[in-house]
Amino acid sequence: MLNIIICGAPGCGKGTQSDLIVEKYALKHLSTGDLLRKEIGEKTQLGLEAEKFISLGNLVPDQMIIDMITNAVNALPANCNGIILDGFPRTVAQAEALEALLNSINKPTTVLLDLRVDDEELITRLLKRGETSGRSDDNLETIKKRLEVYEKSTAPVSDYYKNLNKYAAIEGMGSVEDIFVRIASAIDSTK
Ligand code: B4P
Repeated sequence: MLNIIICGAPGCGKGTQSDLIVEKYALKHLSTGDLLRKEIGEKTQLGLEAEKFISLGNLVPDQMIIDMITNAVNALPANCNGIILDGFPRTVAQAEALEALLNSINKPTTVLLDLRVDDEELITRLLKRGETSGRSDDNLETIKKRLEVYEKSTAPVSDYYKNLNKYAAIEGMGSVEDIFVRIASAIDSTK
């Protein structure tokens, strides 16, 4: 069973590469960003609360996210090949909760893939996406805030997985196809 985490700064291509990973390895895709945007679109209580944080470029509180992922993991079908966790964990507290959850069901994390992209390129990609995404967080001011939050809260998650010996840095600059070749090679080397 493959349980893969894809992590990196906003706009590093987590969602883009997750789609390709799902296609090649037949994994279930769990994206906290997508789950939150679904809640926002449906104007649920969770969505309305989450939107306040997202539109300012802040992270949604840990417990909200941990509950959401716990429900999603518990709802996985028994014959699931594994999961790709996209955009989660984003804090060390989320990582600790995830490890406790996956170990308790005997489905430990395989590897965290850390997509590395220069800040200048991240801003270019997100501003381009903002032309059509309609997302409240794809504007220059919020993008800069998200990059600050990433450095402070999410970058330490990499050290957490390095300590577990479950970490692979991936060069995230270049074409989508070339980046995917690097990702597939990192996944295959865990087998
Ligand atoms: P996410 O939905 O996770 O989104 P993201 O970081 O903005 O984007 P991603 O890295 O997936 O980029 P994409 O593939 O789209 O998070 C949104 C917000 O939700 C967070 O800021 C936070 O507030 C909240 N949230 C989510 N998870 C949370 C958690 N666990 N805890 C707390 N809060 C949480 O790529 C970006 C763009 O680049 C796309 O337009 C794409 O087409 C383009 N692109 C991709 N690869 C490219 C390449 N190689 N070259 C050129 N362009 C490329």
